[in-house]
Amino acid sequence: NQDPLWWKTATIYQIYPKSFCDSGGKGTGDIAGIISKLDYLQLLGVDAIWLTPVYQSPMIDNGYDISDYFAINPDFGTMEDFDRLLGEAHQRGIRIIMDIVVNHTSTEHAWFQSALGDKSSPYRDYYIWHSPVAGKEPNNWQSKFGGNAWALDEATNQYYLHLFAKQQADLNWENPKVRQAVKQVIEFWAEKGVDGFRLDVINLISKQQDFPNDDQGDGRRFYTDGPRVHEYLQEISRDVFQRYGSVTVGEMSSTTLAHCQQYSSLEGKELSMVFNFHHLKVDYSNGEKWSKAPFDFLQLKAIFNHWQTGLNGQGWGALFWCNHDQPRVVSRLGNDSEYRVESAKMLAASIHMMQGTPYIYQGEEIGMTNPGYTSIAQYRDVESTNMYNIMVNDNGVSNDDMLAILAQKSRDNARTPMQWDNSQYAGFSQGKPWLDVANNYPQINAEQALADQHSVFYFYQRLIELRKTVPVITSGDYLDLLPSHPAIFAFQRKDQQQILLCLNNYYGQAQECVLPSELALDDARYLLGNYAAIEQQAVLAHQVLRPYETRVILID
Ligand code: TEU
Repeated sequence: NQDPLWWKTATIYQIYPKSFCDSGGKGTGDIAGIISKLDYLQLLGVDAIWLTPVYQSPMIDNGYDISDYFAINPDFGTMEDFDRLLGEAHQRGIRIIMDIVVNHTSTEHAWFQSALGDKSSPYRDYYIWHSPVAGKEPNNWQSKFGGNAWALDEATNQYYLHLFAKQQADLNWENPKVRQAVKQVIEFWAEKGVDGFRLDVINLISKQQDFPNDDQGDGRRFYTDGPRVHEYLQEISRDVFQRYGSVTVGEMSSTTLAHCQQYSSLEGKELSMVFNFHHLKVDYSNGEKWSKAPFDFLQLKAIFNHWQTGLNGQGWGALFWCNHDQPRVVSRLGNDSEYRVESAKMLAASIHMMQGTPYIYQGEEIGMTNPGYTSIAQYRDVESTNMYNIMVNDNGVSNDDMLAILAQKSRDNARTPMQWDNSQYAGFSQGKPWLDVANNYPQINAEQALADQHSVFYFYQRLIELRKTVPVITSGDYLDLLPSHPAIFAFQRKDQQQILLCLNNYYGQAQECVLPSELALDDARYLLGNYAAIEQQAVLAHQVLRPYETRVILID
């Protein structure tokens, strides 16, 4: 498929290599392991793989702290392994999208090592240095991983900025040499034949240059969607992405619809599409991630409505529930016990039938769940362990309360080893995995899914097919049919030729659902459902949706 807009009907699969498949017995995943599973991905029918970072890294943040952009981390394999993956994927018609992390580098990067302790280093102003203010950090901005966002270089008595871990120093994008260096990195991988790029927290690269204190929050309003962010993206797009025809998806932290309309404008001057996270904060109690809270269903629908109508005809969104930073959606918004299969399928249909490009995170296609860890010793994620120390050791939250919060919110919920079969360590590795496998792997694994025609896997396979064969999924206008219903999410997609309805019961009690009277249901048929034999039934105006039931209806 050589169509430059191939990604508008595509489905993309995200691989977190450390947890995907270990070809040996070291207990961490690798590139050879990914190659061994390409036939599985081809069967699922995905069009591209988004690979999270495999570059040289001290792995403080599992690869999002890069120390050499031009080398493969030996934990994952060699550059030859990478070239083989690229070739094997392309042979199967699967594209490769690489993760580009250029808001910051590892403090082990040669640039930072040269800059540290030496104001005259040619790389000093690749980073953001400020002198103490009244003997303290330059301002009160907070790192997203807890604590102040500045770390002191004692040798020069200056602080450097780190919006994430202190081992992740923010790059100074005001410096044209930094922008040039970033273009060289992207060009190196594009030249190899990489088909596109996922740009990590790319809307944080332009900081307000007076670095003011934030008396209303953690400082993010002074560096999110910053003053020159569109200028920088247009420069990189013009000089690299457009030259190679790369597909690009920007991870936009705490962004707005207006900025995303520009980031993903169909003119193609910046990026192809964007991730935003507003729908994944509906279980934060008053915006605070580190709280145990039920999700706000009406807010969820309002957010989908805002973005679906706001991007329609203006830009292009990435559709996703899961990634390596987010808990497993079937545990978070569904029911991972008696209705695990039904709710996993319902949640999938309810975003795959929207406008945008869907992303499937490894294991989501077999309904993998959060692991329910019971001890802080089981956690590895730097954000989770930092927050445990701050909340328990500094803020007095009890160990049990914090473990309950981590069990719901920790990024490690998504990073448990992929469950391939019911052998030891779920077929992920012959050695003890770096992170404990979820206890339910004997029941929930790819081998079991492939053997069951009613598994979540084949439901995703069907969703991927529908996106390619039913044009209204790509182009249809979005309308929420029941915006104030407390349990049903029912929306319509409509264009000149077709109407598609997607009816979803988000809860465990049966719900009555009456379709709008003006719909010509004589020409309606069920495309897909998550209860047996729905496709053979006539579509009636008066429906009763069973627990976590989804029904996809086409009228044409
Ligand atoms: O994530 C950025 C990001 O915003 C999330 O880490 C989020 O802020 C956090 O989990 C909310 O509590 C990207 C990568 O996806 C993430 O894995 C990296 O840790 C981060 O950037 C820094 O590179």
